[in-house]
Amino acid sequence: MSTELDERPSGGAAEPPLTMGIDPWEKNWMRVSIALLVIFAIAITIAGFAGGFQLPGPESELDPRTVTQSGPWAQPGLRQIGDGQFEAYVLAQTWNFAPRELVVPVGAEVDIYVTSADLQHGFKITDTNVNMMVVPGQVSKLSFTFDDIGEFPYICTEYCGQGHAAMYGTVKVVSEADYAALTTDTATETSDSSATQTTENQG
Ligand SMILES: [Cu+2]
Repeated sequence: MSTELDERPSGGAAEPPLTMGIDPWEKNWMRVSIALLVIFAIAITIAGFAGGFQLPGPESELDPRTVTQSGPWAQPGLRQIGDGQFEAYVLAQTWNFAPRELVVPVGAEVDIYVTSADLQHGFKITDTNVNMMVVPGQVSKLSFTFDDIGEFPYICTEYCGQGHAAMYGTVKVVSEADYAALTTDTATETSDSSATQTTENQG
């Protein structure tokens, strides 16, 4: 009885011998894959130690329904905690960031705490390593030292609805002298704005 198998030309000298060897191309691809792994490991090490990249972690938990009633997010903004050291409390909610502007002196080390009062948002400061998810009920924290004078816009990086594109603000890094001048002005501004609020309440 003849089958297809039988009809095949019987193997012989023409066929290459079967060995356990790896095809040279496959061997090359394996080398490339291993090299990539090594490159990635080096890149992560450099980013982590030399580049100062940090992983934003859930710093603490809170109740998003009451976050604006008490605690630091009742009055979001910047607080000075030491010489050149600051804490920034930023509240993300549909569809804005409070505050819209953070002014720091050049060289300021800022611990940035962000939380959401409603949905999931993102917080990314352009041209910096600061990029974190903002999850309701959790506080995201990253620290950054602003060594360059300039404006660094922050934006929401998680699509959060119609007004998503309107969710932005700016970190303004100013010289020590400008900052000193500004803080004196801000003291006046604060009393001005509270005066405005009182007027609004009366009206
Ligand atoms: Cu958004």
